[in-house]
Amino acid sequence: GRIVASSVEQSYIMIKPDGVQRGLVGEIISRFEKKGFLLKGLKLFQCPKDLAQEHYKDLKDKPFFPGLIEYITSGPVVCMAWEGVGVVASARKLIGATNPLQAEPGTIRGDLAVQTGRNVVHGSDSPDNGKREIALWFKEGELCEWESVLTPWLI
Ligand code: RTP
Repeated sequence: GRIVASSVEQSYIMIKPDGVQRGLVGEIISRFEKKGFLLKGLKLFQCPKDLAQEHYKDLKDKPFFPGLIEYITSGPVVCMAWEGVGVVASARKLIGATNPLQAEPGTIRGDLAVQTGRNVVHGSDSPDNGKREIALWFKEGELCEWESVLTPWLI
């Protein structure tokens, strides 16, 4: 659908364990940086099982849920908070469709992944979930409040 990009939002973006294992961390971060979003939080993190379950609680009745939790906790992830005008919907576009075979070339999943169960990156699906997920994955003091000198050139 059409992106209505009018307000400054935050999105929780996470490089999943396959993205870390495959050495795609720099490549993925670079796409959000180049687009013009602002990095407000960043850490490498071994996710405990209960946090993965809380993050994906809406999917708890799905048959793939146990496998999803195992996957997300199988190695370190890179947790990020990205800020910008319309960042939530825009990040979803940059990431591409859930099934990487359906993701357009040029998107992260379209370029870098093959399987739904190994789709290298997560992005919040609404501004409210962006807030919820950033609060879930980051502790107070882990986010940086800063402004880029480029902001006037971006917004
Ligand atoms: P994400 O939350 O990771 O950004 O992904 P999404 O919104 O594109 O997809 P969602 O439907 O919320 O599913 C979350 C993650 O669960 C895994 N999944 N596996 N085996 C399967 O059929 C299946 N379906 C979903 C994927 O890792 C998906 O990103």
